[in-house]
Amino acid sequence: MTSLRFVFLFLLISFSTAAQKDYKLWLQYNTVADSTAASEYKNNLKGIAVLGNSETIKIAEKELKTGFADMLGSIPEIRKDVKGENNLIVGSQMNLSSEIKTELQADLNKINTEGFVIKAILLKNKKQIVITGKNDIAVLYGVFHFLRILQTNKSVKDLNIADSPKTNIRILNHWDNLDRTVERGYAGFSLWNWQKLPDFIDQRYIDYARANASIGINGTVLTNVNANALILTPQYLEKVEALANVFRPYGIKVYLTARFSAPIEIGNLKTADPKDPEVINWWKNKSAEIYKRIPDFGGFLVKANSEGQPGPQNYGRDHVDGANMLADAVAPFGGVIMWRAFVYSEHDANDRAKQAYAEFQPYDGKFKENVMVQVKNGAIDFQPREPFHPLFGAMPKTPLMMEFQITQEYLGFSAHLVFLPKLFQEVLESDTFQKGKGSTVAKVVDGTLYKNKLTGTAGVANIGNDLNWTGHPFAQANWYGFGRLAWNPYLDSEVIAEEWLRSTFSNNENFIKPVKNIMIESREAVVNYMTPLGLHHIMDTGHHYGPGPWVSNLSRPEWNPTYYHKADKNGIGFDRSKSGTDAVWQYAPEAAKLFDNVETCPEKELLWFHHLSWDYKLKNGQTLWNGLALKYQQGVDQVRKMQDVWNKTENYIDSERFNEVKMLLEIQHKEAKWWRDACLLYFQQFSGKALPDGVEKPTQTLEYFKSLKFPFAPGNG
Ligand code: BDP
Repeated sequence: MTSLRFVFLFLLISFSTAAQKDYKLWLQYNTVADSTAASEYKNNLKGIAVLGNSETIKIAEKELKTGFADMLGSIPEIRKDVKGENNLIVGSQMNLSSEIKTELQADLNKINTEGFVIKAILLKNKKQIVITGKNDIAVLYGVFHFLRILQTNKSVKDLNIADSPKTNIRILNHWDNLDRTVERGYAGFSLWNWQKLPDFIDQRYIDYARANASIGINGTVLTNVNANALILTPQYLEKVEALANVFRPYGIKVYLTARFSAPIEIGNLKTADPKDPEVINWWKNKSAEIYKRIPDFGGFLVKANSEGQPGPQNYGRDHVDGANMLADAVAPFGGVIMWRAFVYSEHDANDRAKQAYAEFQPYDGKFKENVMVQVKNGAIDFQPREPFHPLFGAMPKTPLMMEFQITQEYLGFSAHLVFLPKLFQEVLESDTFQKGKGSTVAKVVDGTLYKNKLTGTAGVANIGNDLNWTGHPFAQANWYGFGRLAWNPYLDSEVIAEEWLRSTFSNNENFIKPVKNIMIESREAVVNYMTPLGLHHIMDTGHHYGPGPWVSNLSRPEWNPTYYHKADKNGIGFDRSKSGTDAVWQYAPEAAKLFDNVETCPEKELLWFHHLSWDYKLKNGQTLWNGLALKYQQGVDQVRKMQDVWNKTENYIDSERFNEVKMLLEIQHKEAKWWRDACLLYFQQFSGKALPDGVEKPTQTLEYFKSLKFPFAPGNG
């Protein structure tokens, strides 16, 4: 009996430590006591001088204490001022002594309001390290950066860092509904417990804010773009206020989605026409009411006249009328409107990929100063691979905000290991050629191409109330990587992967090197086993789980996979060249030429832009049919390799996370084969050709794959 109790206790303890590990994200603060950096600190750091008293500074102090205690095993003396030498001096420039400020002036001139300086200096011949910025939030960013240096085993000799975020708004978009379901959420239910708010403050809200602050995220849209007007009623605003109060000291502003028809639904008006004086007034008053509660409220995100959402077009007005009306309502309080460009219409027979550009580009220069147009990374919808959206670079007078999807709606939900920063980087590095060579998407997003004042990057969150936040331990890396790239769109995804691995798992090189390779290769793997060579939108209906290239019976043509792949006996692919829908025309001439010509079109985007015969010769000499089949096989092989690598990591990390990832990779492998077999069997009906050597034979029939139904797949409303 005693031994049984012992076993139970042991299980309980090991369960809770495992749970904590998953829960702690990239802030594990594993001990680094034997690293060189650690011994340098231990021997030299005598005290931490914490300057200032704000909530934010207290958070910074607590973080340093936790970091030092966990990583080095002891906490230097915390002081309120600088005593002797070897202090870590932490405080905003307002709280620095004039000597230190003079010493750091050149560095302080380099940073913006959210940037920080971390520098080792000699002050009256005494060594000190300073972490500072223009305000306390910037100091907090500096503290997290400093701890990351320790965590990732980097040298701390002669610290000399001045770093600033390159965009103003670095924001998560939660597609969370008020009933706590999450549209396209694969990590449980919404974090926001509306029923218990405002009185009950879940520790998770605080931990969420801390995690975001650690990667520089400074905004959160709490509610789904498919919006519910109730969030704007006093009953809910009180709850929103409570969350805003939790997030504020972490530098995170709260935003809400605005349902365009709210004046009717909760305001008892007859119309939501943006030119109607009563409607204009209603939004003005509503904004004032929100700002009274939340003085630093960020503003509204709006999905209008898109996929059935109401909008200005219901009243014969346009997107500019709608956005500007809301912009006027929040302008007196410093708020912004993030107006989404994700539009396509069932009444428009045009190629769906062309519709957003066609509608929004002519509006350039017409939006008010505090409006940003939020554009998805590609013209269709967060596919495993899409060419960059043609709107980037095409609206010089309008701040365009990037919208990435962190949740893996089309990339295996939370069961597949796919490192998204690789995808994000590919988009950001794409050359729009809009102002000549080198006009990358990153330069549009950070405002440097056209000198836009407002800049931002949004990510559709992959966070839920799962113990590990994101469903898959490696999906945490996508949240992390999003934050890092929102801060600096020029960061290399390999650097991000390595940082994340070291902070999340281990600094052991034998672990880092192979696992980093898995992460880097994982994006190409998913493209290969789902949608190689430019294929897109061939997933199953509604839930978007698994393959469905055969689907052709949906009411709106552009919802059907057959609309996108256009496979027939002559070939496969969507002709968007001049001879087709001429979508290439929406790009700058240099990019258009590149995509239009089948010879120069990157093969990874071939079938996005061209319809080609099954016998078309690829660059490697294979026919298109063989090449396609081999790509599908390659995707499966890549996952198999990921499994092999992972299976050798057992000794370097905790068994719980090891096992979780092992099981998830098994699912991924199974589903990669499912995608390969279902797609190849389907396309084979048209190509009429045998599978080339090296491609494994399907073990099921096409009929079997077509018969699979998933009525309860998650995230589908
Ligand atoms: C699609 C999703 C849908 C979203 C929509 C959007 O399937 O759930 O509402 O995008 O971004 O990807 O508005």
